[in-house]
Amino acid sequence: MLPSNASVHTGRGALVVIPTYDEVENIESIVGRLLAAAPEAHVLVVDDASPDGTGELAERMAAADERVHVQHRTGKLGLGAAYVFGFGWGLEHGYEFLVEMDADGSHPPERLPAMLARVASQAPDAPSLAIGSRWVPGGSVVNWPLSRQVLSRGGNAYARIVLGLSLKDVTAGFRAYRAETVRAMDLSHIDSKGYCFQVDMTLRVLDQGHRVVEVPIEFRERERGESKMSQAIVVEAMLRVTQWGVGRRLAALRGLVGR
Ligand SMILES: Nc1nc2c(ncn2[C@@H]2O[C@H](COP(=O)(O)OP(=O)(O)OP(=O)(O)O)[C@@H](O)[C@H]2O)c(=O)[nH]1
Ligand SMILES: [Mg+2]
Repeated sequence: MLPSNASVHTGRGALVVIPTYDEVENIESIVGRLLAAAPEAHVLVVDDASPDGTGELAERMAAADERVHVQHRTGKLGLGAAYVFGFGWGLEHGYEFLVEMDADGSHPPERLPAMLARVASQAPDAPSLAIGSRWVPGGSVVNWPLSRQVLSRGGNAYARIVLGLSLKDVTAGFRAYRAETVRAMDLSHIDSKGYCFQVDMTLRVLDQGHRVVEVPIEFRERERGESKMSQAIVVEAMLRVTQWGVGRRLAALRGLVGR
């Protein structure tokens, strides 16, 4: 069903999906920065009935700027589900590129043009996914406690080993996808909630035989509002990555034996 405040987008371009839960202090400034950095982009705020009024503020922003759209869900259903919903909306409206970005200011929208340039390239080996990466040369983190750095680097190292990947920041949440690559995925069964949603999406791109590149970004700890990161999200990521790693190795072995 089409939302009342959105006209069908027939042109080509990028839709930046921003999932929000209690981001009333951040949403205006991040959308303003984004549209200044990438004036051609459209934004879809996917709000999970934030008690702090984020959804209502996003509605006012949408009324003032036709590039901004909002969708409301009935409750806090998780980051992964919000993105799956937002991707579905973006595909339905014909966008050519789908972008993931947090509302809290951790992801610099000023880097989006560089990320989009990679996935929009016409080169035969152009990637289908560009990840805004903290852990490649030129990337960095600002104001992150050592504990978070260790967790992110450790989680990435674990995922690299278990899944046999060479990417440095597979859990990163600032990403630009070619829409056709997302369209080719069956996202109806994705139930990953936190970081493992990002790992899951990366594997789905690689499994289609497409390239993934990392574009360095400076990641900043949020300055306002509360983190929704939890121990449960870390545990979920560890368990899922282990499960996927074992599954993929078994499948590879079966392939060898079956030959
Ligand atoms: N719609 C929706 N958005 C969510 C949900 N959980 C988190 N978000 C949003 O997802 C983005 C990332 O959440 P954060 O709390 O910043 O989590 P994080 O970046 O992994 O953790 P920190 O580094 O501690 O900030 C933010 O824009 C949140 O508002 C959810 O259940 N539903
Ligand atoms: Mg954050």
